[in-house]
Amino acid sequence: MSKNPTSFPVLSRSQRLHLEVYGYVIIRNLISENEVEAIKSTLYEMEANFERTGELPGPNCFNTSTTNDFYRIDNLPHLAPAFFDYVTHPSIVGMAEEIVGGPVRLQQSDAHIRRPISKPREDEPFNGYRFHRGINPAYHHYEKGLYHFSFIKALTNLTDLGPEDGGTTVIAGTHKIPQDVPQEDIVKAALDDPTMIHQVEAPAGSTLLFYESLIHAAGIIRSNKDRLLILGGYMPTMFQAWSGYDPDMNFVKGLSQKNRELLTGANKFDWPRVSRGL
Ligand SMILES: O=C(O)CCC(=O)C(=O)O
Repeated sequence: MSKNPTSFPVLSRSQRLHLEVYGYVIIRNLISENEVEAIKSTLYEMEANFERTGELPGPNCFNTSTTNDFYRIDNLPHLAPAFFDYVTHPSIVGMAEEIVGGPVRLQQSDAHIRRPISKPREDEPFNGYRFHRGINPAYHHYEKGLYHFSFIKALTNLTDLGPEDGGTTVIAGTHKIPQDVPQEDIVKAALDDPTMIHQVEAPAGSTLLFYESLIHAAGIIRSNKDRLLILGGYMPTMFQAWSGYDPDMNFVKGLSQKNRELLTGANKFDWPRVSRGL
């Protein structure tokens, strides 16, 4: 990524305010039907191939899950053009930069197939929602009065999501609650008043942008439909990729400088803080 981030604003004023207040915002129909179909077919093909051969789709990738109700492939850019196009999508990178507050690198990438589960999870704690946050909310800063955080995710649903379809579920506004408030207490409090628990309902190709400090979970599928998604996680350029998400160095050799830097974080320091304010 260049040292000069994409020119702002990328989000509208109301989208930026929504993100500030709730810790997430949904951009409806961000990617095209063709892009959605290309990612979906790649993902189904990878799963079918894994079932047939037990093999991963390429080097430097891994499966977080290969169960009947959850197939997940991790570290995507070099595995398929449809994946690469997603994680380098200029609008997604631009929004990531606006939210992080400066130039970003890809830090994580994964794509999921979720299926209705045979055994209801309602008897599990927290009504079956496995709420979590991936990082301590401490790693934030304010610029022009707006909150910026060092790890954001752009998660795009590849299937239409209605109320029964298990869209990503978040506890709105929790991105700013420090780590020393026990997460269990936050979740219990939210379950007492579920108006604070928001679940994505959106057409396929819509993108949920959220601070990774926001407490979130996969939704619970109550329909009979698969739920497919792809996501990119972005951080300031000087951060490392998470374990297992290091770029495939053979693949990055052939990329433009801009995309190479986006994937490797090679452009480490001299990080300009940028915020457009509201
Ligand atoms: O499955 C989902 O919608 C949520 C994914 C998730 O929990 C995560 O990205 O950490």
